[in-house]
Amino acid sequence: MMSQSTTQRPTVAIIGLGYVGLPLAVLADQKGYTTIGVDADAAKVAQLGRREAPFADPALHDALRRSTFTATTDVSRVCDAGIVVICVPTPVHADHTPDLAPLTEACKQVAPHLQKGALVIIESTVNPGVCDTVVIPALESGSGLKVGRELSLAHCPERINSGDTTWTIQNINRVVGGYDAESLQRALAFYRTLLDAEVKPMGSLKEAEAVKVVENAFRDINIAFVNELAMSFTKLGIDVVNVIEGAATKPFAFMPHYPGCGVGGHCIPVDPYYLIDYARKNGFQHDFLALARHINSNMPVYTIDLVEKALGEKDMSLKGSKVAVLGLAYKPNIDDCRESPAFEMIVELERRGAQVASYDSFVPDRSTASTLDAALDGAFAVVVATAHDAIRAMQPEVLLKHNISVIIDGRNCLSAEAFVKAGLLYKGIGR
Ligand code: SAJ
Repeated sequence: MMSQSTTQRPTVAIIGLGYVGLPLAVLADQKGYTTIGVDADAAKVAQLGRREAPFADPALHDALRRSTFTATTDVSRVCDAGIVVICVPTPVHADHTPDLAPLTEACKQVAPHLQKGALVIIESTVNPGVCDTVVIPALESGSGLKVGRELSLAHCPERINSGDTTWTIQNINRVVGGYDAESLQRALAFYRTLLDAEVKPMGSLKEAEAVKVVENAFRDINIAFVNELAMSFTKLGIDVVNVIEGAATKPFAFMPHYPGCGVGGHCIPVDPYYLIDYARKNGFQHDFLALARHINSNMPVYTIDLVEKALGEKDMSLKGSKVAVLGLAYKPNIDDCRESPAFEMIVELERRGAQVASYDSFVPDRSTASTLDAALDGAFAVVVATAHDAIRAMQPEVLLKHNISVIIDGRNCLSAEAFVKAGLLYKGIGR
């Protein structure tokens, strides 16, 4: 396995210091690379200069304090780097078509400053073909350098799992695709100095691009499967979570996923659209992937239907009632709200005339209530949108204290038995 002594190692520039780029900059610095982190957000750069993490990640907080990488808004510093890693967001537009503007802009910004012989690596999640049709033209036209001759290009899709202390940037296996053999070997060598994990070479840029969208579409369709089961089993009077846990006792050929009020995050609800769009442009309709997206994106409204129905069973109307939404982040114990179904549920509640209070201790600046009690005070119903540990630990007495009689557990994270026993009307997603 190729390795470079620390003294031989090139300077690394990381473009985009978010959930992907910042951990990578800290890791490259830890591994002895002179590391320059570039971000357009001056406030974030200043925060990083003070060694403060711009988002909740305990492991990153500590590592950042010990880190010596340079954070800057000055993209011309790329001229010092032999390796340039682009880690900017690749979201979708409102119509779910890929929004490659941030990636295109990042490539255009770095291009004029690229050293001859530099290795450019794209970590942003993209559909197959984006490196060929978007990245290479932007890099070549802006630098006057030719990929495959004066530039190397590789794609190593990010696999950051925010908040996960078991699977970290250092031990998650990665795949790498190269424009040519030299690009691939250089990228493999780079990641093998960083990671304690497998770094698998792929046959092409396109194969590496396809891996990430496939792995996340796989997760989306499996979540859609259990979400559809949840809606079906609710009518059949079967607890779908018990059934999934029963199926999960099979030691092979079954991977449990769980129903919920929706699929949030920067990956799962986004990446399938990249594949759907690319395939459609090349003459193939991914009906199955599109249906899975339709099922999952409808779960927030389905959950509010449950709220309205439950209040109806108590002869209460959703219109004019106060409803407390607990949790805003898209998954437990983090502050990341991207594509979070909580906000879609809030919009739907308000569209139906409810008055909504929201509370998430991880996201105080977007909560309408400053405390849990303030959110619950005067509420007729509660909707759990995120299974934060503190919400998972919530006891019925907390709601009874506020005379709340309806609880919709959007993450099936509470004890249905305890809340029913306490006299509340409990509805989960499929239970
Ligand atoms: N969700 C469900 N049911 C499930 C699993 C997730 O409704 O069974 C929902 C979550 O509540 C959340 C959304 O889906 O709103 C996404 O959850 P996630 O656990 O997939 O979290 P992400 O978006 O951080 O996904 C990342 C992904 N990692 C990368 O893209 C590099 C994904 O590939 C991983 O599978 C996932 O972490 C993971 O396994 O934790």
